[in-house]
Amino acid sequence: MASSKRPASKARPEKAKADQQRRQLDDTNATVESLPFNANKAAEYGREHATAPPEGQHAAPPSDLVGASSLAEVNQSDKTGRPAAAGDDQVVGPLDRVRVDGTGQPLTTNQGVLVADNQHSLKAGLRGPALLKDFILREKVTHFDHERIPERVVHARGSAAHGFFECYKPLTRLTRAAPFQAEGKITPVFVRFSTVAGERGSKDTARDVRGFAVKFYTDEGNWDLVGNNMPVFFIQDAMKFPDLVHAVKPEPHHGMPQAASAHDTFWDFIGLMPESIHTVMWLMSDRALPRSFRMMQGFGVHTFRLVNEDGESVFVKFHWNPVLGTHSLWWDEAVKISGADPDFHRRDLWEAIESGEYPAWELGLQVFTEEQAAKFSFDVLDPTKIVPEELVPVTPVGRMVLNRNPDNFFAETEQVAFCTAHVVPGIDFTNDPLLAGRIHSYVDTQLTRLGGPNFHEIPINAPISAVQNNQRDGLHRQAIHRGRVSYEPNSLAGGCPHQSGAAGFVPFPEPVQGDEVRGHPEKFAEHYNQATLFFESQSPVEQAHIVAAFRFELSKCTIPAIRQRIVSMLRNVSGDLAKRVAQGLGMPLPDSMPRALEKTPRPEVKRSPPLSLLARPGEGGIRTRKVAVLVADGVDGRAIADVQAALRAAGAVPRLVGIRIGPFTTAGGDGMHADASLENEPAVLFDALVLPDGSAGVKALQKVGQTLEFIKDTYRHCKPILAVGESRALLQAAGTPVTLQGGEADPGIVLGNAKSISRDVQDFIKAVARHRHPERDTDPPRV
Ligand code: HDE
Repeated sequence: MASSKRPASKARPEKAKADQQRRQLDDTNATVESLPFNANKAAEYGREHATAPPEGQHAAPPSDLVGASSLAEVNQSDKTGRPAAAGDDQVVGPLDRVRVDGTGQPLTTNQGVLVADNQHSLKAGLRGPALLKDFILREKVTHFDHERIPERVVHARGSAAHGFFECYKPLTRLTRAAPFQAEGKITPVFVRFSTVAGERGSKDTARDVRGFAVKFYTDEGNWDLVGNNMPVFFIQDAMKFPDLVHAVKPEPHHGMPQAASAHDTFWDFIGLMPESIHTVMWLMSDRALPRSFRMMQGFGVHTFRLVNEDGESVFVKFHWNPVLGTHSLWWDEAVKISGADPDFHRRDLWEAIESGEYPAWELGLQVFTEEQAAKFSFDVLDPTKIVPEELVPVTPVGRMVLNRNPDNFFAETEQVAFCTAHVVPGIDFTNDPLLAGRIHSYVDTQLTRLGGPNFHEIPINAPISAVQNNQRDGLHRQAIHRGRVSYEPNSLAGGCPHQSGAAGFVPFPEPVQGDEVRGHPEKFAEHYNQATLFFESQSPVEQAHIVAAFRFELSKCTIPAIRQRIVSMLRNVSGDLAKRVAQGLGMPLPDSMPRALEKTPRPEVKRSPPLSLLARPGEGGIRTRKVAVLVADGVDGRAIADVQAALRAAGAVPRLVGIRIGPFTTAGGDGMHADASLENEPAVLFDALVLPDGSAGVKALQKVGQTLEFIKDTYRHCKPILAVGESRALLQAAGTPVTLQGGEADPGIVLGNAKSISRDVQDFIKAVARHRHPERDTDPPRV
């Protein structure tokens, strides 16, 4: 078991973390070096060795760090990754119990039998047939044959991390839910982020909604808040979910396109489902292209209920707001990242946690009463509607920090089973008809995906509070129930386990009346007001990106009438939007689509600034931002060292990007090392660019086409550039202007020189803190 081997260090400061990273690399390298070639290979042939196989070649690693999956695993504690406050989490080790580390250990079968030879199947004679009695080969191959489980039917592609939720103040007046009962209370969480449409191996940077699913391991059972990074959904009723998903998934005849909504079936469906247009507006915005999971919001989407100790209930909407602010990729960038690093978001999350830059979100609640809700122009049970923050403000109630990477992707990230039906006392449902379908769907899907009804026993799914009931048996049962009683009432076990009455989950006694009908209330028929609100609340650059996204997506539709239908729908959202999209597609503006509701209710709010991504710049600064410094033989090493030091001091991650990786010599004759190359880390993987001084270096870089592409992409994506001294020639060679179209200086381009480098780099840091300089953005791009 790894647990006894793990260093018992606590969460540590940055320097210690960096030292540890270096040690892990050095120790692993030393271990690999100690086995320079397969010394047993020669011994694997011939009869003598077949009957007396040698012991496998092995080395003792210098430290436990070599066997670790991640450095974050040294962060203490079980599901939390940090010590739970005394009294909050008494349950010890549900994950440690099952952690395995084979470092330094001999190989065994699944039955614990030592394996003498792991190279050959058993044969009758060295050139003879393989034998059926080779239980070792058969066990190994049979297990391998069954390694895969069905991927999630939606949200197949995802990445996850452990962490904790900390409550700011007791919310006992509103809810008796365990995480909100005391100031500072810590509840462990496991959070999985995902795309929706793509398959398990698809790219991270598809235009898509992102899943944002949080499992709270509360001391009163598991609560799963299975949300998205957009606060609304495409459909109003669970009945339409299979249709939506079939429409967006690859078309069934040829299995294309992968992880993309830009195709006929999706837009055919949307054009006939006007209630989807609000969410489609979000999908066409840069919200669908987050820069990082760490920089996106999360939403519970549905209206839920909070219920307090006295059984009183209020409505609630859940919001997760990222401490780093909301930032997105741009489309051209996202497309290129798909090729350069399909794991872009997964890598970003992993690396941030490994380096101790723990992502954090604030949980905010919009709390309102049924009476308030009844007065809104929209229905709060309709999941295609938000409650604008101008009507009900968002109150921060706690924070969530993700501070430990999983040890094993399959065991944790793949096997985690989220479910909207997992609620705890104090949280309850509303009659949102989409939510109702979800409460059924999530357990049901696990029966196929995880192979039976006992998936709650898989360690990542098991609650940290005790589980006691009379459910028995089923595939893969782990629990060994003692005694002969598996029913209730009983007296043979003294009536236990017994129901707990008021201490347990008591549903909010919502009065129900009405005829059994298939239908929706009239307010659900208003489809456009909030789509308009969203569009009107965006900045001009965001609006331009929405226009471009519609133009791109619809240009991929092969049937002109599908395009036409969508643009006619857009006329009901915004005349300006429809006109610009029609222009972009070279088509005449069609008539507006007839509305489902003749008389549109007046919206309470016409503009809602929090709907713009710009509303949440985050806490500022440039922590974890990746900065490329292009290098070649002959660049000015001193200035590079100064820039690196200043960027590191500000928490950014400078990388030296050479024409090839490896050593290079500076103009001053010093040796430096490029750890990335123009071919293995193109510009789209960085947030900013530094072009160093030094004429020989500049000349060498200028000869390489990829340098110019690097600069062009950085420019096109409106990222900051620091060009020092002679490297201005590179900007010129790439054809990138240093002034805006109107002739003003481009605030995202800092032209520096070796003498003033310390001041220049500070200007550059300010430019990086703005992330992008959209003043430079033109459609089509200038460069
Ligand atoms: Fe899901 N959804 N969904 N969904 N959903 C699944 O559950 C479903 C909906 C969401 O990281 C599935 O375990 C139905 C809304 C996330 O593991 C499945 C309906 C929202 C995840 C399922 C919806 C979501 C899922 C697939 C309409 C945002 C990934 C595998 C009635 C509030 C969780 C699985 C993870 C996953 C069904 C609509 C979010 C099939 C039937 C609305 C984040 O059960």
